[in-house]
Amino acid sequence: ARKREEVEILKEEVPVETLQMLPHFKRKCFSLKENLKKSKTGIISEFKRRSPSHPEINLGADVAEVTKAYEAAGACGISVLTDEDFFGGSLDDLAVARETVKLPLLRKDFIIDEYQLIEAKAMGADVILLIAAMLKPKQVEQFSKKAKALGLEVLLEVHNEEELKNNIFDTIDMIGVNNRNLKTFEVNLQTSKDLAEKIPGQYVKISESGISDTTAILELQKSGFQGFLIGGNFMKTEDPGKSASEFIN
Ligand code: IGP
Repeated sequence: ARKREEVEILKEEVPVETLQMLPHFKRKCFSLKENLKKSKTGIISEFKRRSPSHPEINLGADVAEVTKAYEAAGACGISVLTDEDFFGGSLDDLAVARETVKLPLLRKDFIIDEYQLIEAKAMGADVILLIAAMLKPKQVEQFSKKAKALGLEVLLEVHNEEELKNNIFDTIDMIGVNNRNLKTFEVNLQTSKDLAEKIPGQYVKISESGISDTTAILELQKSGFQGFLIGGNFMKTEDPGKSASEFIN
């Protein structure tokens, strides 16, 4: 409901026509999917200052500094939280990341309206996230179609078999299994391992949340995952870029 209010206000303040005039709106996106297919490690590093489960991950983190270091560390892509209320992020963070790196950028937010897709493209994103737990399959279909038309890639996030099977569309590029239970915030990598074999082969598989050691990556790779979304494990340290570099290399 809060996101709905936020989007309605933004739509009035910054109409679609204005977004469409921004220079990034016409740019050709980088492909996260292709980067993941080519990569040996498949690490997508996330920029996140806080979250509902961890209110003080790294409140003072500088987005330019961290994203630059993530790129140098060899990340395949970068996820930038743009939700302000729950994660302390902003579209400005995304724009700064865009000016800083040449990697695919995932706009990490709660997408509930096509307006946010246009916004994502205009602010320099390459990939958008659609969370099955909060959308109807019809919306997943409609939003993913629109995103593809804008040249964006689509990452669908699921937590269980039902969400997965209701949302198989050919406008989805990658399927992410979120190891974090949205009700209890607990993480369990078994969620990814259990769902892996149920994900059709044409989708690149990404395991999201709670990944903190390389042993976990090796196990998840065995289950068929090619992408690994890591936020807290890097961001909670004093030097997230250095932590990412040590992890990846
Ligand atoms: C990263 P972690 O445990 O490494 O910090 O998790 C990422 O998976 C997590 O931030 C995330 C998320 C989301 C955040 C996954 N799906 C949806 C907000 C909305």
